[in-house]
Amino acid sequence: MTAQEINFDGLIGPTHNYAGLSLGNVASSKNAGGVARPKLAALQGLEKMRLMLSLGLGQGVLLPHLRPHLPTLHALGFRGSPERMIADAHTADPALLRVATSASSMWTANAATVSPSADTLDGKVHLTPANLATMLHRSIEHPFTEKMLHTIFHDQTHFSVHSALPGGTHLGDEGAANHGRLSGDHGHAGVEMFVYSDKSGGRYPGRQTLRASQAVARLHGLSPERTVFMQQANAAIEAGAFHNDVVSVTNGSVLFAHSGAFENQPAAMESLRIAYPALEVVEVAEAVVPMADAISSYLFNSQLITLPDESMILILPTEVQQTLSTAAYVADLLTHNTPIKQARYIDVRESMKNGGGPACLRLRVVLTEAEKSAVDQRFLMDAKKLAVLEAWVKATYPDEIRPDDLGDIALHRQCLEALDALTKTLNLGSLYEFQAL
Ligand code: SUG
Repeated sequence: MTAQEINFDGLIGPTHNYAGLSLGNVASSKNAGGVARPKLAALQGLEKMRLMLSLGLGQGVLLPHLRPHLPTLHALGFRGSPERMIADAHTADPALLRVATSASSMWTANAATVSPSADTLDGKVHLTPANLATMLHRSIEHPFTEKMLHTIFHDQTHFSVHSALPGGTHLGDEGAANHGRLSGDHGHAGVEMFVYSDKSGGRYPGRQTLRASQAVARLHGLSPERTVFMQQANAAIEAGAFHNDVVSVTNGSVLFAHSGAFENQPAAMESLRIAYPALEVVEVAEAVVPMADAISSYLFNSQLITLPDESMILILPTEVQQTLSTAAYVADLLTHNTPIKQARYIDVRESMKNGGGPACLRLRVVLTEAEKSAVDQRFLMDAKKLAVLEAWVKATYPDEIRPDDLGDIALHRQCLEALDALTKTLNLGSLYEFQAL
């Protein structure tokens, strides 16, 4: 069965800001309090989608969530009009308001885990929204993500959309950022790789529990012989690799990874090779690219893509080009005999400053032709729709946001108007809660 990869990117929302909310995410902490540029951020995201289309790939979008998230403020005891709730939260607990205002849903690699139909027992595409329990600002994403996935993948003959896992941090799940897949061709049954952490103590938390990964594999009906659980290296998390996709990425038969990505890496590679004998590991040694450079440049948070001619291309953030060790590594890699034949650099700097590279901004969904036709087409992009979205961003987004702006009621109104205009632009009806009032 032939199938293609469609990347669903998160449209970067109008409240994009640097609030320093993610412990263990070095870029988020480093840039806390800085001036963010939501309009520029969203335009950079659209440009990436345009590049993917130009390379012959399918492209979809997931919508920004409404922020500040009034249901969270309400659940925490704030009452009255939206204006009152926001003003009171800003006075009582500004940090809480920052949590409720994050545009973090842009990083759709954390929206869900997706298993293509070739891998699952019932032959459907399975999707489980991630509970994102470890970070408070992200733990409020899954209800709207689930609603959106139900809308996009509504056809139950092809798709099975689960609920996020229960159990809070006991079953912390961060979605596709800790999940990879190896397969000769997207349409063939693959081996799914779940990467978990059992880290306790230290400076930074692990976010993905083994039990959560096991539960997702069970829910998706994956064959145990073609499912591998691998442990994230504690040292990588301590160095700032809060998700495994900061230090490794898979595509086709290739695993591109730093040599310090996994706990006991030689044994981990062996278990992967037993499950998937055709595995091609492109491993980068510490002496060639130090872990600190891998994390600051996001070398491995690139999108590794199979082009229509079957060769592979790396879509890398410009930070890789600006880091000596990684720029030299990529130039050298292209002279070697690996399936990776090309590299392209893109500017997603606004997202990078919050720890989100090209791969964080997309959720990979492998679909057959029939499945692709069953997807809600309003969420699939072409050049024309991207141009319309570009005009929408330019017309409705704030140019700059400082942390102090987050209590500003005018910003809230601007966001409501922007999202309302978005649903009209894409003809989506009343998808947001505030539109049902
Ligand atoms: O969860 N940053 C996100 C970045 C997610 C990156 N995703 C992947 N690696 N797939 C996070 O840490 C920062 C928000 C702030 O500090 O304002 C933030 O949530």
